[in-house]
Amino acid sequence: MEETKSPGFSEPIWVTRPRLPDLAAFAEALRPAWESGQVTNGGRLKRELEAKLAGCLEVGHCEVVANGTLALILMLEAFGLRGRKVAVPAFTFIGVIHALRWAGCEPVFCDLEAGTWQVDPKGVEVALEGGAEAILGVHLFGMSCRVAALEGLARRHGVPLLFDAAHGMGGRLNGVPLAALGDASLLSFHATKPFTTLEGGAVVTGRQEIAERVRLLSDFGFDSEDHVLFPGMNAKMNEAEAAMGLVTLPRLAEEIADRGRVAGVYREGLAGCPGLTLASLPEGLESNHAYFPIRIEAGAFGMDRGQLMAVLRGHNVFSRAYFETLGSDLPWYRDLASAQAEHLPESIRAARETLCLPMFADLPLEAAAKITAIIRVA
Ligand code: T4K
Repeated sequence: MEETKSPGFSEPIWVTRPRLPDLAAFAEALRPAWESGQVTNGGRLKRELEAKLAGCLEVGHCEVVANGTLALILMLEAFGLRGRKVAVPAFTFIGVIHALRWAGCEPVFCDLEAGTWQVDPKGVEVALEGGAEAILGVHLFGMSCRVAALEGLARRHGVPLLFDAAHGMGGRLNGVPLAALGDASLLSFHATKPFTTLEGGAVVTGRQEIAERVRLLSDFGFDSEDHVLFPGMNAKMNEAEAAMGLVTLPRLAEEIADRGRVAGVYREGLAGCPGLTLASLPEGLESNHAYFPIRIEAGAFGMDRGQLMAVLRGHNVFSRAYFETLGSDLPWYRDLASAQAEHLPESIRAARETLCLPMFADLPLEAAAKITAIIRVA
């Protein structure tokens, strides 16, 4: 329980590490942009990446932008949701809630289903009955929301169904790429994600008018050199990021397979550990293993999440308490009716109990096994 400086690992094991491509391959991919001098503002590599992504995501349109946060803001704006209420899980990355605010939307916080990390469709229904005009489901940690239930709600209430698939690149539900579900989804290509452009993101949609609006909004709203159609911003992806995407995209399947092997070692090593709950993957999900979350029930486990983090740290293992900060607790949101603790018991529990173990493609399987052994004797 106390922080030991044991021989654990000689080098730190971080919660994640990008598998970067060979530097020469990256430089080679960037060369056409370098030689042409067109290094941003809708360059050739960006367009090539968009076409490749739309193909592999099996969806009509993929607009790549500077990061996932801006993708979310532009997606909300493109759906005309400024000034509207949007149903969103309380348990998610705080950047999601801030993005709603930047887009001029009011979050309506929804709780999780008991014992899971999935937003509870019943809570979403209450939010819609209370005036929410869109659903933003979040496919957390490489898992998936209850998509069919949310589709039914969106249909019945006549509201757009949007997904935050920031963690979901490469994942599939019943054979369909996660990012292709709903009316539109956002992706994050941050360095901590299985597919990375260093920084980057995208809005993915089958609806051409939405894609077109996102593209214009990401470039100040210009639809020609001297004409502005929307009050846009600068959210453009540059050619260096696009080149990185073109090099890393063909490696995604291998990345996911290697992560899957790490997840397998964790699952085997931690199965049946009292007080420790592993994720039960939704039926039909092929996860991309973006994260490896566990839950620690202090009573049954013998120590709480923070104490386990300290034990791991003592062995040079840096797990993370994603997402211990709930938006519903922060000053900008906590006075909202939906932010009150009595509506969010499962989210509060998840924020207290969730721990993400190191998860990346290059994590040696022996290291993953050793981490499970440390946890078992903690
Ligand atoms: N929606 C959801 C559900 C999200 O989780 C996120 C972002 C978004 C939307 C928005 O997408 P973006 O706008 O970010 O594209 C990370 C990421 O910055 C963020 O992308 C992510 N989700 C969030 C959950 O976490 P930290 O605070 O974990 O980053 P940091 O710097 O502490 O890195 C963690 C570990 O990764 C380090 O210990 C070392 C390693 N690392 C990190 C970076 C950045 C590397 O090895 N190399 C690197 O370059 O934020």
